Amino acid sequence: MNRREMLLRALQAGVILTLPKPLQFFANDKGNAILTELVGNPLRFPPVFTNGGTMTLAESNVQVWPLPAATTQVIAVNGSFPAPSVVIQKGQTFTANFVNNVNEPTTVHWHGLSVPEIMDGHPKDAVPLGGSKTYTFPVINRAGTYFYHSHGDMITAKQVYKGFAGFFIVTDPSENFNLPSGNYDVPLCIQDRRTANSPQFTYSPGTSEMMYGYLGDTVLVNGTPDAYFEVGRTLYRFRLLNGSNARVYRIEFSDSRSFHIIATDGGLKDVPVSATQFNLAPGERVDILVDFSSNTIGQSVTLKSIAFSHSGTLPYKQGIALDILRFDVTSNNASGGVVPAAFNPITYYNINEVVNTRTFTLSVSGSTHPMHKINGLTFDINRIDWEVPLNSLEEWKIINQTADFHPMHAHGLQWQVYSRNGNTNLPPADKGWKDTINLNPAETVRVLVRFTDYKGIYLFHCHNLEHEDDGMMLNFEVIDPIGIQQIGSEVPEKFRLHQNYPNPFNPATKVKFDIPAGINDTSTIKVYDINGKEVRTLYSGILRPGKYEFNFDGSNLSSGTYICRLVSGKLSKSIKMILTK
Ligand SMILES: [Cu+2]
Repeated sequence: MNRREMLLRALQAGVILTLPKPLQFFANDKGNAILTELVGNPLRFPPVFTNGGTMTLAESNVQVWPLPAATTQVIAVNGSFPAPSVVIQKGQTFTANFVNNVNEPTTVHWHGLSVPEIMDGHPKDAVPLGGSKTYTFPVINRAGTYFYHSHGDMITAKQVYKGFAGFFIVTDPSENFNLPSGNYDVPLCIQDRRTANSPQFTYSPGTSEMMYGYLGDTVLVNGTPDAYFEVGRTLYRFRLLNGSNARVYRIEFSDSRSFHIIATDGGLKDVPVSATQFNLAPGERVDILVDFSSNTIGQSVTLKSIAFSHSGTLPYKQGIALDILRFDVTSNNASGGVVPAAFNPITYYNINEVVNTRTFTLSVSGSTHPMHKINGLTFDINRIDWEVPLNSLEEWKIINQTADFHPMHAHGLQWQVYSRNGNTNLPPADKGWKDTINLNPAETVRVLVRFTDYKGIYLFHCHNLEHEDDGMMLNFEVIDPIGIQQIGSEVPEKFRLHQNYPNPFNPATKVKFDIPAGINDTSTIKVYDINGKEVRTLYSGILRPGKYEFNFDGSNLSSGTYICRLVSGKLSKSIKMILTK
């Protein structure tokens, strides 16, 4: 006896077991029409945050599962789970007055956004219980799907699991491209939770869960369990955010349909790429275009995570098959959106322009309690682990010596993935601007990084939040060693590198140079010894037309003649600088 027959008999017998669900015809995976129940819950959407308003963090009881289930105790922003969505245009100033009414110091991190150090939500800048902080910064990032979440010291995993995360969507009218918009542009925050603990989001990781991460066996989309979403026979944009603590999803549709990957963490790609599958690790975002126009009304298709092999134990194991969201095709409504042939070009970094390579080895070790480490270190909130010069192109080589995934994330920039295990032919969801890159077991990934926006202390960490709280996180400081500064607003006529002053010098000297209009190439400033051997790269990056000045410090060099060379595109100039100690 199936569920429907049972329901029918119960009704005939005059016994109401539960409210009958509406019946509807659907096509199964093979396209055959089958009679099935319209099960599940309509996809919910968090409210939109009003820029300039208040974000109050507090424990709240919300309805996650349908009535008559008990409510769920969450850590909510303004009483909402998921937290309200920020939607803001590039170039505007974002402001939120954050009030912390939960019983522990915490912060808000604006994941993927370039913001000043003090606004970044570093755990050192925690807001105490009952305290408040105004987070405000200009939105300088490209249009894209970003998010915000807890970054409290060693409580990030718990607070995110209990609900403290929300979308931060940056818009830009100049990047419209006739993409589906309005009701056809749909953010989907994907998070796994434990059925056995339902309706509560109990968070109590044991030792093995600190190893693998705190995984669930059911998926919530925008806080909706067993979610379905009614769609028209048309093109949609879905913004997928993996807001889970530790789960990696291998995204595919139940009918293995192809779709277009159009954006990565840092906004639109250069071209849409057709795909049937991609991996989405915690912290990552991928926007896709999905076309339902070849479906008939009454059909449904499910967004899934397909099974893959991985270590761990059931039921809370990485790699189990999971349904994420069912799309029910119910209308002929049309979005009017298209799959564009191309978006704006992305300038990919040139590996040959790298001025410094750093290696980060990910490992698990420890005699009493195994801990996740980067270069043998666990997080020390007061220790700065390395310095990165502003505007320098660096290669970060990340070596995963463990058998687990590690979605590595850096604050303060968008980077570019260069290779996986030496292979530069990257999957489409890797290619473009990224701030989080998932390392597969035993994999080496090389990323190209250049900090261009702010000096200050930022974080590099694993976005498996149990690993992060376990200490798989380091501090680095973006520094500006030559203090390159624009002088005034005059745009010079000629490309010039002026003689340094004073000259001879000991130990420091000032150098001025002029970048005329029309130069959009990378400028580099390097210092060579008299034999032509490079002794220092002072700068490598885009400089807008203008007059500039910087300091050169020869403290660590011996007396002698040095050549300073400025190259901008095809133009170059050199000066002789004499260090007399
Ligand atoms: Cu990790």
